[in-house]
Amino acid sequence: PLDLNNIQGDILGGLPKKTETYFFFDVTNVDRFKANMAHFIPHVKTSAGIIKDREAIKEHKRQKLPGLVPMAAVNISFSHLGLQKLGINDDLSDDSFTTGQRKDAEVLGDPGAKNGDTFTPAWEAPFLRDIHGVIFVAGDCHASVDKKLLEIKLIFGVGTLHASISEVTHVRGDVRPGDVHAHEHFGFLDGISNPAVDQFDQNPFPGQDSIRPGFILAKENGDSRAAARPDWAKDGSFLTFRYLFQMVPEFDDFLESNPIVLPGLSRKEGSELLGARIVGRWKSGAPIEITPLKDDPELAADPQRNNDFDFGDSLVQGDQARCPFAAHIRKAYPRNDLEGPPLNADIDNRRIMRRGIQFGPEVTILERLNKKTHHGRGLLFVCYSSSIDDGFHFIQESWANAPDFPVNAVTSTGPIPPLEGIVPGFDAIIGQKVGGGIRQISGTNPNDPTTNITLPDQDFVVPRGGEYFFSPSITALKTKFAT
Ligand code: N7H
Repeated sequence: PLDLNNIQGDILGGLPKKTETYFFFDVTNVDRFKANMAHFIPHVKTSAGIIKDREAIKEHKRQKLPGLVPMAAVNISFSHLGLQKLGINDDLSDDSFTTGQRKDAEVLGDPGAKNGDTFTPAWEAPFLRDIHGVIFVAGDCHASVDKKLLEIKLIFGVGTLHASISEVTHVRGDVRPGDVHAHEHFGFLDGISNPAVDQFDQNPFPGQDSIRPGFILAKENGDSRAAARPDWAKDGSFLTFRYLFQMVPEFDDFLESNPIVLPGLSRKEGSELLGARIVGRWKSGAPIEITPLKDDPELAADPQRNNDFDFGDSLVQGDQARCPFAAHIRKAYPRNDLEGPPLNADIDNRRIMRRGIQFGPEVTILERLNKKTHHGRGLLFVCYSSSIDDGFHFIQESWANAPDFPVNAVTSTGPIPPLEGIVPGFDAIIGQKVGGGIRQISGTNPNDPTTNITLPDQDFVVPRGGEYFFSPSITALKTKFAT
């Protein structure tokens, strides 16, 4: 069985959070850092700890007690540069991690500038600097998180003459207020579909695929790179961090200006349908594969049903009447498109455990009127996997950014007539830099799957920073990162 006391809590359970602060740091004094780590490690929330926290939250709700359970949970993760700084030179066998995200940004398709061979992404200044690690604290309110972060800073002497780390930058995420608390800024319910991990998630929901732990945790059953990795990497996981800004008024304007025209639909409903078809779910979370023309909030709220679908034989039939091939959830996790016939491919190594949180204010009245973003907002995107090469990096480059995916995957085994001439287009939510100008997606109109819709030049999601990290096990923290 998995040793849940040895695995950091965000990886398997997810830190419970209404707010979360990511504190990015550089190690400035290695010996002192390792000495401080001995005092820091007891603060790290494990996966076993998360199970207890969740029970406390459940009990609080059951007793109908007011407010939230006070909580502040801490995890830590290191970049490749951080490992090097600490004298840990083992190869973790992941090119993306070793390269670092700043240098990977060109391949990911991030906007930026090229000078000779050097590409510099158009990121915020702190993320263009070297970052050694990130400490993150999640909790019920700002007061709980700030207090905990202060305790942690004191341990490392941040800002004093005895400091062992220095702050590069910090970013704070907050779930959205009121009814939309579980929705991301475009308005869609998020956090519905993550894989179930064997030996951790005992009762997967219908439609929730179970994967072996080694697809998320290094050197566990399923990790194809296990043999190449040092022993201390066991039960650690790679953390991909992306600082993603969302152009919400511009996204809304696009939907409002391009309603899908169908008999019986008002203009507003036509716009909602376009949004649903771009994402693959209605704002409520209901999957369009199950309910293609009308939202179904009851279905959306029912975990027994809201993920219980695949795409049938629609791909090989060239049929986009239910879910377009380029819908975000289909590009990012094509379910049986690849796993079913004719490919029968195993894509468990492409699964990621998503743990994001929103940042920035609600859209203001002025922004709505001007149809223009004036305040930064978006998603602190975080995901875990036992390989960034096979997980986030691959999904972004080879699926989301690739206009012919998933059609190309099927036709590589021979042409299938229904698919001839169909180019799905890229993922309108996260797809980037496509073929120097063709910014189209097909299949947005369920009645006319051959028409393409052209997206504006400005992407709706804009990356402004990020890094790849490794979240070591508690044993590794104690033996390799502390004295
Ligand atoms: Fe996505 N969105 O609001 O449109 N995502 N995502 N994502 N995403 C999902 O199923 C969104 C991003 C995945 O299992 C939902 O839980 C936004 C990146 C994967 O069926 C919604 C941003 C990557 C899934 C969004 C963003 C992914 C998924 C439906 C950026 C990886 C699960 C809710 C600002 C490269 C698919 C749910 C499945 C679901 C949105 C980023 C991947 C609503 C706004 C960078 C694997």
